[in-house]
Amino acid sequence: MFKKILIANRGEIALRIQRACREMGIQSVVVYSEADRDAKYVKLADEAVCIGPAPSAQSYLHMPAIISAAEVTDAEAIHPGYGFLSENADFAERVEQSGFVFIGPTPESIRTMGDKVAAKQAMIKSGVPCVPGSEGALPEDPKEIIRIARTVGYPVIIKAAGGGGGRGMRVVHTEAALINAVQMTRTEAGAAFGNPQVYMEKFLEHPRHIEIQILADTFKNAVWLGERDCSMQRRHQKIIEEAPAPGIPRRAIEKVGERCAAACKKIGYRGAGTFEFLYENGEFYFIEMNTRVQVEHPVTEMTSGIDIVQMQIRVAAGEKLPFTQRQIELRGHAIEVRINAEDPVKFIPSPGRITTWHAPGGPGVRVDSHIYTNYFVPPNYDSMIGKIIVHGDTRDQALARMRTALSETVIEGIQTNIPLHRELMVDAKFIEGGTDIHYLEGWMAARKR
Ligand code: MV4
Repeated sequence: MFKKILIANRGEIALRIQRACREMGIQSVVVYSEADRDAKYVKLADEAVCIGPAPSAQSYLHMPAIISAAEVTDAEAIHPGYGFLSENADFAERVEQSGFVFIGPTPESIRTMGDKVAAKQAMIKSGVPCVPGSEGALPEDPKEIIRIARTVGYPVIIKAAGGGGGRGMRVVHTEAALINAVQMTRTEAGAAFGNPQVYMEKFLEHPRHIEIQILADTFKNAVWLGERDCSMQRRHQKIIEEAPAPGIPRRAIEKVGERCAAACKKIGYRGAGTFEFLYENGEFYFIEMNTRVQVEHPVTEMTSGIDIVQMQIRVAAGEKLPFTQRQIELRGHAIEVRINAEDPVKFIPSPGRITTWHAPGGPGVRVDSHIYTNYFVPPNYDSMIGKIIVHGDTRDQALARMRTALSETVIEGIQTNIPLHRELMVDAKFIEGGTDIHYLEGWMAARKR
């Protein structure tokens, strides 16, 4: 096992990774920008290295500074967390070429999954169900594109191969609008991602966003740890995640889960990963794979009892997964809410000093956050300042625990989305379960304020 790991991230996930290290007897080095000098995880770390000024491009995205920090502290491995450099294949490659272990998949896996056309082709080959659409990237010939769209059937969606996470997509409802939409998406994709390739899919109008968590080692073992329902989102920002997904038959989940684990074996995937699916009319359709630990991983940790971050570290150190699929038991129901420093109605970021912080507690309540009373939320980064995760025997118990937890939570000095979460936890449709990816935006439009 590693003696020392460098954490190339900030905020709650830097603290989360540090906790995994401490539990495993591994020393942790954190890197921080000038804006994060006073952060809790910086004070708690065994070592800390300032890597530059507040802007991410000069700190958390600055590869030479991070690799130098690993060199001067004699770290053996680098955990990238989520966001920043976590899905940058060039970074993973440079980490390895500098003699460190990248805690994540191979650069090749990251590169394949970063190219959404290549990712989808790998999944089709591995037997994972995908959204009907073009076979690979769209050709140049407009007649061919029109023919493909007729076969797929309108509405269609044009997506950039280099996009993902909602960037570089355009919905097309009619043949009259098709060629212009393809051309515009190509131009934007070329400018934004350096790759003008686009592909076409049938546009699903009312899907849910369901994802499957997997873990794989370097001995061709791969398991799936159940699903997460991440449909409660706004502008591609998830705000609530839960497991299991309400109302989806277990055998349907098991079938897709087995396919994901089999695909991992087939492509030689290693580490933690997430298969994202759209779920509509009882069917799963793969859209993308994330090759990092995700914000919402605690939901799965609560239902599976498995520490996903520790497993990432163990697999990266060359250990075998310590369990088989049959030994994985999913229990109860977990819900996570993301706490954002933002106006709960207008969603404008609300950085500043936290004057009061009372964390919730009690049975089945977990808080993953780096904040403290008198902490200054810097304006330079994502507005998420923490997560409250609850677990219960049933969804009703988890909902009751989340309502209780939110009623105890106090954050003063800045605005947060806690009032929004309090409202959603008593919303009839959310309580019923199974709302689609458009529900939250409709709910907000209807809420007159
Ligand atoms: C889609 C779709 C409907 N049909 N693909 C958005 C993020 C990216 N991961 C894929 N996305 C979508 N792809 C087809 N064929 C609708 C979305 C989508 C979405 C997906 C998941 C979560 C939130 C979303 C919000 C808007 C659109």
